[in-house]
Amino acid sequence: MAFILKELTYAYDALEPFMDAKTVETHHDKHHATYTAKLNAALEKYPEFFKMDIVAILSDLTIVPEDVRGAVRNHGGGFYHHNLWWEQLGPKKGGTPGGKLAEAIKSKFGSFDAFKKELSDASIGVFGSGWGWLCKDASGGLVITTTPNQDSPVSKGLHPILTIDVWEHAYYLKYQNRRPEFVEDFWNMVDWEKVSARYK
Ligand code: MN3
Repeated sequence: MAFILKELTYAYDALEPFMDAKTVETHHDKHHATYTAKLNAALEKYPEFFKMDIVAILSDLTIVPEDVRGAVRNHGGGFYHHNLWWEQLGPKKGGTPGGKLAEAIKSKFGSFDAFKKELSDASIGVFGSGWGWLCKDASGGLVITTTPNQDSPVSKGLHPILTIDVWEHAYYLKYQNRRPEFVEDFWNMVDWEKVSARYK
């Protein structure tokens, strides 16, 4: 049973005006689909991995045979990170989180705005392609980090809560080189109920 590309739960144009329909379509149907196909191709010789959760694989890449480890790191990361990416977004979302996540953010960063600025700045500052992350560490505390390419925070023992894709394919059609503008608009699409569920 190969890894499966999940369908979007909203229309291509549902995230307008913050993310244009063409970007959503290309990003999901081409980029995410290709990561998924290449992950499956890499593991064809080792079908026992199809029985595993992608998080379990990424959390210890040394269990992956060396000849496909690089491919699994890249395409497995791409597969998993985009699952998180699409799931945490939605039309008419944004605003701020509530409940336990809101408390944890306030206690760690001082305020939601301070947290938002720190994650935005970290994401904008990624050199080249990569991701900005809010994660939970092994002791349950919140931490902001970034990863290059499709490297996963899961491989560093972190549990992803919220992520910002700052690969150019995530924004270039609409924003061209204006990554900071895309990151600012990103916050209008965050589905905090989904993000809070990850925190729990
Ligand atoms: Mn992407």
